[in-house]
Amino acid sequence: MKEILIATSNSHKVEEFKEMLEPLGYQVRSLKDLPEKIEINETGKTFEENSMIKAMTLHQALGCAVMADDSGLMVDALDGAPGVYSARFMGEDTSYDLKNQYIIDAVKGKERGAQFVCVISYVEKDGTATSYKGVVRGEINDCILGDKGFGYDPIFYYPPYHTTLANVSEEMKNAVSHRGIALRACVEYLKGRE
Ligand code: ITT
Repeated sequence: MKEILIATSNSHKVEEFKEMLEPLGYQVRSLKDLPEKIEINETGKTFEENSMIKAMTLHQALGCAVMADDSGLMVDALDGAPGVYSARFMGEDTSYDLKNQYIIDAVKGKERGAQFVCVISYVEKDGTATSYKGVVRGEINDCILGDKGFGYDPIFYYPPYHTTLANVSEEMKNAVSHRGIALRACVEYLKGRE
């Protein structure tokens, strides 16, 4: 069994990585499976920078191959906010019901376009580092809808599905999501290295 360590403590991300990687024969571990906590300072200004900071911090601490995800929602009418600050937007402890309602109110009467962005960085055991980007375009829904997924999924209306990404199965979300796109590109690279 091939093992992949993901530099995330977000259990929803871990679930999505598992759903996509386990069928390919990978066993997924995350920060939560490590015996001690490793501090990661997300000081970057871009998804690329933060994703590489997460992967490199873990690689340097443990010496093994590491994959990391940095992602977020960019709302056109908010000049791309919350972007890399998506998790910290309105405070880490603020509920997503409040964050999502704030964004719905903020785009009222404005252009509703938005996108989810994900950059996955992979650092191999020998330190070789590569990154993969995935973007999915959609719109901010006019109400909170759906109870699947996480974070901003309940307000992310995906036109081809005629509903939000919180209202479809994990499989349907992964098939079109920013994370799914970036991860499939990374897996192609991994296959070439086997
Ligand atoms: P790690 O740093 O431990 O990976 P995190 O949640 O803090 O966990 P990020 O810094 O990459 O990760 O922030 C990502 C945030 O962007 C996430 O907490 C959500 O608010 C939002 N987000 C990213 N992908 C999403 C998705 O698929 N669906 C809904 N919201 C998403």
